[in-house]
Amino acid sequence: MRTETGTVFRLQDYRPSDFLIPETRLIFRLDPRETLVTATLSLERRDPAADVTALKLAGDGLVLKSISIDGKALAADAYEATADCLIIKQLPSSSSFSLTIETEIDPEENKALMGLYRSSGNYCTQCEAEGFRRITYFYDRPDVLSIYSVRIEADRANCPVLLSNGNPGASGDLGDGRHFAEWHDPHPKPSYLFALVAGDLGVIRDHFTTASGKPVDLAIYVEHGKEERALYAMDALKRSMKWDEDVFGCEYDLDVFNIVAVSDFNMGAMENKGLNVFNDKYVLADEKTATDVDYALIEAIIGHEYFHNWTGNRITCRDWFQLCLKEGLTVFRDHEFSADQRSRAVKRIAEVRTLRTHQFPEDQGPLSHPVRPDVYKEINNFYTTTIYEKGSEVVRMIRTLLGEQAFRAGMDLYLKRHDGDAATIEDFVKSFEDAAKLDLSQFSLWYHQNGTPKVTLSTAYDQTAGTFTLHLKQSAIGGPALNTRKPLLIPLVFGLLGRDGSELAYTAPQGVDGSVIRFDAMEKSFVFEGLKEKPILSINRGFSAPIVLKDDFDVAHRLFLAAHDSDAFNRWEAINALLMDALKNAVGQEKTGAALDFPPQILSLMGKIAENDSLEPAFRALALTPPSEADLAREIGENIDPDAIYAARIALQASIGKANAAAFEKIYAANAINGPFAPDAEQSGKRSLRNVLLDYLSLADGGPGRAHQSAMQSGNMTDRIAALSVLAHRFPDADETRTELSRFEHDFRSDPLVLDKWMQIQATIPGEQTVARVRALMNHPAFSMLNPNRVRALIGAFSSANQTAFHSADGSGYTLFAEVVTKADERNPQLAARLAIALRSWRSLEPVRREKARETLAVMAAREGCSIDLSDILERTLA
Ligand code: 0A1
Ligand code: ZN
Repeated sequence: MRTETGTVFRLQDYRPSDFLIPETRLIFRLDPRETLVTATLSLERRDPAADVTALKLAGDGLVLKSISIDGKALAADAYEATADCLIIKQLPSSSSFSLTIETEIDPEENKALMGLYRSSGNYCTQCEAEGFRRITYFYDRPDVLSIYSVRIEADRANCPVLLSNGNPGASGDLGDGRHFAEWHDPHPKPSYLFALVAGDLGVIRDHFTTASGKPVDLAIYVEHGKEERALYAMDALKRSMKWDEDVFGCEYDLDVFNIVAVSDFNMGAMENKGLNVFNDKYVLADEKTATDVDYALIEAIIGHEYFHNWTGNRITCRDWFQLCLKEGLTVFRDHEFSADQRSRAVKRIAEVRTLRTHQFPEDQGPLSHPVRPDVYKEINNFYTTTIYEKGSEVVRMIRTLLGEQAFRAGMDLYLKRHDGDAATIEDFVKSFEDAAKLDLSQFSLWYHQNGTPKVTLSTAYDQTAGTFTLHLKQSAIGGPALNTRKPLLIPLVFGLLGRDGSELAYTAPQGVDGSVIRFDAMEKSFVFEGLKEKPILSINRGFSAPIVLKDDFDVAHRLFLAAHDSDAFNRWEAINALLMDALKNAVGQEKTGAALDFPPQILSLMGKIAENDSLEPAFRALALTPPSEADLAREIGENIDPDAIYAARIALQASIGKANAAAFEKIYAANAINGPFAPDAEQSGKRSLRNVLLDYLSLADGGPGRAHQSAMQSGNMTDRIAALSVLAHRFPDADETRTELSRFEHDFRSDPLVLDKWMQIQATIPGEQTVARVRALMNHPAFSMLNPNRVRALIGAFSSANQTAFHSADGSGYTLFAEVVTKADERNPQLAARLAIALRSWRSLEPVRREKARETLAVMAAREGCSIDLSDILERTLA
């Protein structure tokens, strides 16, 4: 683990490396405690004329065993090796030479899960962003591309499976119970894409033939006995490969594609060339153990990692400031893939909900940073929702501005022009400018200017002139001060609707291109002519720009859009806004002690939506789900009292349930699924509708009977978990809840991954008594502080999805949180830093909680031995 503090990395300091490493040969002699790594690097001076006399390579916690150049051991004074770096001071003057380094590492002790480590007895690696330097000394930076040849030697009994990147080569016996396998990856790659896996694993195999007829062997490796649970992931992989050919013309480029599922992993998955390593949570699924949401995530993440083969691997990043080059673009691609596989409208709504719940608070708080940052202390802390999700939104806006065809032409040009490169955001944008013959310089501000843009609109209709004026003003929440902000180019897809819901014809003003308003000034008016009736405006359709929109729409306007907008996203948006307004009003009432009431037309709207068979069930489920407590907190923005928010939301849900019980009951029954389980969009939509209704009906009943019934009858995990959440969250003290929790625990006692769901449900029971419950669960045999999935299921859920308990007024939630974050930090700083972001919005809390939160952060930040990862987050949060 790196321990030096205070180093700040800046984009402006970027310099190419002095040397290139065209080839890298690695030999691994695997041993749990003493693995020997022999690395032979062919080094080439980038500029043979330059007077470069020393070579500095990065390391992290390494023990150097030997070092030689061109086969000759180096004299002791020819180099300096510390755990964190290797400096060779005497170099041959030749333009190229070969450097051989032998290091020893301890995979068993590696609990940070970066570099080479052991998970359930199997060896695996994680090298992004800077894990390769924990394996050997190297130019561990993404712009140094090398062709890797790898030889793995290991005990045959413990490690029958030996995998690395690229295509398989020789393999054989070594005597003494050991064997070897060789791998060669012909595609030059940066060190962060290196991977090795060795262990005793089960496998499922399949094949894919690429568009040009090349056969590819596919394999997914999982723990023995879990092979069947990888079949859906394999299906998703094949669909991903086909989709990337059809939609982006990207064909796979090796003879094999391997995926390995491991149970200890810091993130979701990793796109290592030809050898993707996955958190097992995103591979394993069957009807009895995975929910529909799990299936959808598996499909999305399998797609995401596969799509990286072109956007990330064939074209990688010049430096880590360019992270969104691969991540934003690849998220955009996986979103499109999921939209094509399922319902586009439902997918878009889900994306926007995620963006608002996670990215908006980040961008509006102390951890706000541009999509393309220009400074960081710890790159691991920049795998953020801004880089990923806002980065994807920026790509989506490019498509909106260019249109489908020019966008595809820009992508084709980017892929062709930069294949084999370590590229930058400028390269990416230039490809679209050149393909579409467009100037995107103003648009590029989206990459550089942080904060959530806010657009305030007002409208006026002049009956006699037949003109409709739309006045737009831009500002931002978070990011640079308003007077220093430059106007963004904001693409707003829109429509003007007539009273019958049809799109009205008009003469468009300048700056309007078809259905897109290009809003490019701090303030601007757009005058539409030729309108004989007052139009009803639908704007930011499909959430064409990732902004906060302050409109002047009244309830009637929203109800109209909810019923008639041809844009499904904006129908949902109108419903969501109505619910948000009702909730905000109720929070105000709750704070003054007034009785909570909700407009009857909102309550009946919910009934109408549920009954509207022309809407797909998944859409209805989303429309029937009120904004989350976190969304409401963000919308209110200051002086947050989580108890008032909770009270308002549950009161609204109970009122909706009671007002529509009869209708809901009917719809619940009508959407029952007969026949075998399928994790497809249609069935999962019905299940989600039924389960939203189950919650409403249970609130209307005021008792656990219905949810208990459903839990007992459920044949799949989606329904079982939904029923269990209703029981635990609505009736935590009921006997039925205790019974069902025990039954679940018993059924999955030997499957910690499934038990995570059980932990998560209990960690999110509202109310401060959950603090004690979480403490008790930390002593459960299935819990482990060393496994990130376990910690996230219990502590991550508690701190990020349980507003009332985490923010308990007595501070007990924060105390527990600080204990766990500190403990995690001792072994796994990345995990600790990710948990710590749960307190990033502390400044919006009411004063008592705010002070307790600040103190908690300050104490954690002052702790001696706090990792760079964690202190970077804490310091920025407090700044
Ligand atoms: N590139 C991966 C994400 C990832 C990043 C860092 C990691 O290190 C612990 C692991 C994975 C992706 O976008 O899927
Ligand atoms: Zn990615």
